[in-house]
Amino acid sequence: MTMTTYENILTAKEAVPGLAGINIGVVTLNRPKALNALCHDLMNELVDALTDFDKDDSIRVIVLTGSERAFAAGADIKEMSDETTVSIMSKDRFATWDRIRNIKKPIIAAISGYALGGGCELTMMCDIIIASESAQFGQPEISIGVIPGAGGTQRLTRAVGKYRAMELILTGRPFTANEALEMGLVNKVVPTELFLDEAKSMAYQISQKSPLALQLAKEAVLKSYDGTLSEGLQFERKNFYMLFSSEDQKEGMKAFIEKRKATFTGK
Ligand code: DAK
Repeated sequence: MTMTTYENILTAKEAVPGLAGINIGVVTLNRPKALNALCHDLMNELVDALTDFDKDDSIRVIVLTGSERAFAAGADIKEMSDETTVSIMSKDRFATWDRIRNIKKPIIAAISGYALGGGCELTMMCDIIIASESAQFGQPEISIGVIPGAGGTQRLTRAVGKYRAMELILTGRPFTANEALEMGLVNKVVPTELFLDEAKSMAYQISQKSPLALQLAKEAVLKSYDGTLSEGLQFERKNFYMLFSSEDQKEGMKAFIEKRKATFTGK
């Protein structure tokens, strides 16, 4: 696949050590002058890059990151300030966000610095969150007269519970990586110089697994967000059954019995 050149992001395919022909896809938000504020062009590029990686059979896991100073300081306030209800609705800017929601491969967020507003919401659309100890999260929209619009009221509440989410969204106060860890919003906090390496190392670990099983597991976990427990259990069961017609299931179980490492092909 030829790599597209983007203006607001960087993309890279990096080989998974010890797994011939398998890569991770790394997307780096790269609009440093605006602390990676999520302008429309950046969002369009991000979605295109994620979609390309999602389609690339050599990639099993995607890592999404920013700089040490900022993952993203929010949606671009300068682009948004003159919008009206009618203008913002007619542009349907959420279409790009919906496409991120439909990415099938696991996305690991490697977060350092500011992850505010839309930056925090984008983080929460990822599947695993590794934070540097200098990461700063927050939903400060209330301070500029609006509310989180890209899923913050829903995903933050599911991650940390009603009372904490309510406080964070109503005060808009930033919170540290360690507070996020304690509330269950991030998986791991590591020294700043290690946040990206840690995320990649987890991506390598997950890349060892069957891509089919990864996709169906992600889909089933996300389903638990949506409906009732019964619907979620049924959905999980259907995906579980489906995996028994894959070669990866046969290979994975056979390899265990034969005490060797499985080789997964995604078939
Ligand atoms: N938008 C645009 N520019 C931003 C920005 C932002 N969110 N955040 C920072 N910048 C720009 C600053 O304007 C400044 O640009 P220049 O003045 O140099 O041209 C540059 O980045 C450096 O920022 P500061 O000079 O402010 O740097 P400091 O270190 O002093 O402060 C800060 C860093 C992160 C504390 C501060 O920049 C800040 O408070 N930024 C705003 C944080 C914020 O309120 N974020 C939430 C925005 S609302 C939607 C989807 C999502 C959303 C809405 C709609 N649809 C699909 C429709 C989400 C909404 C939001 O995220």
